[in-house]
Amino acid sequence: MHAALTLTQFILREEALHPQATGEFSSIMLQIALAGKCIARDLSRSGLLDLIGSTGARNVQGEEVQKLDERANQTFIAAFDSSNVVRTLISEEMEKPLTITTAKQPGKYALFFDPLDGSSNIDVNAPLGSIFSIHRLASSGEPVNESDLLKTGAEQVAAGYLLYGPSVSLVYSCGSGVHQFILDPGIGEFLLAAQHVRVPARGSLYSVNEGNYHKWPSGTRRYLDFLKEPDAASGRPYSSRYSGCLVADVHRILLKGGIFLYPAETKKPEGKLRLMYEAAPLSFLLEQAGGRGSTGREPILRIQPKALHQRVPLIIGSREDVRQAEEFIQTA
Ligand code: AHM
Ligand code: MG
Repeated sequence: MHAALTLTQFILREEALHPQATGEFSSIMLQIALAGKCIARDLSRSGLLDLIGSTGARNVQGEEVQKLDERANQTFIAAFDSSNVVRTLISEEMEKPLTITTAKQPGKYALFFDPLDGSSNIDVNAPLGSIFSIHRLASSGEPVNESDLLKTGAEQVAAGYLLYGPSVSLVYSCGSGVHQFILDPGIGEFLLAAQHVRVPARGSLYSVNEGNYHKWPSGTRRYLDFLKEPDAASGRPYSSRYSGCLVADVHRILLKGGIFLYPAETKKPEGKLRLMYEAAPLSFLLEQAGGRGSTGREPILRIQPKALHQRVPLIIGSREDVRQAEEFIQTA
């Protein structure tokens, strides 16, 4: 066996470097890892049990709720039941924040999450993910003020994702680099796979739903045309990769470089993806890895949110690729 460091050991080791640490943050990460293991277990058997298909309900975004969306949401809620550390949970699947009222003392943190990202992949056994973002609450007591929750991405304490692919990866950052863990299902532990992951400054692939091409403003269309033009000196044409799961597409880019776009559309300038539990946490991670997250016009991490379920255009990946996309978009 190679020398293996479990997520728990790694977190405790990091905590020891900060004498003022209370262990509260570590406990949040370990509960997220637990939720991830439970979701991975459910996904691995989903085609065999009655877990495929829609619940018949629609979420706050008006999207069909799949049975596994609902189950993954409940798994996160259960992981933080009676938590003294997390006071409120904000999920893609819940219109309102869920305040934990059963704790002995109210927690200091808010946890934002997308319990199951890439829901259209559920029925076809393709990759899925979970995304999380942790903010420290300014006020104590209840109810939690909405203004306490509408914080910029730059104020995140930590963020990360779980990717349910051929293996289960947990990737997170608490502001000092990006670390990747892989679940060893034989022992039920996340083991350290890579520390201080860096995204290449430029890549050679792009990831976008190109079926939307005619809905984009001209600058975005010109950028995509540019990526497909042959030019050996600058490594074009880029290859196209799109899975329908944001986490899987961003994970590929984190490791290999390149650019992911869910851009503004002429008739939908706010784009599709959600700021607080999709764009902001992934931008925090990519920036920690040396990459960039942008709307095409401003850095995602600087946006002052106006609503918990707000949407934003997202252009994320290698620093140089995102900068170039911004130039095309801004000179449209
Ligand atoms: P979801 O959180 O409801 O699954 O929606 C987000 C997903 C992303 O994972 C993915 O990048 C995008 O929506 C795919 O959308 P489209 O099918 O429009 O390409
Ligand atoms: Mg999602």
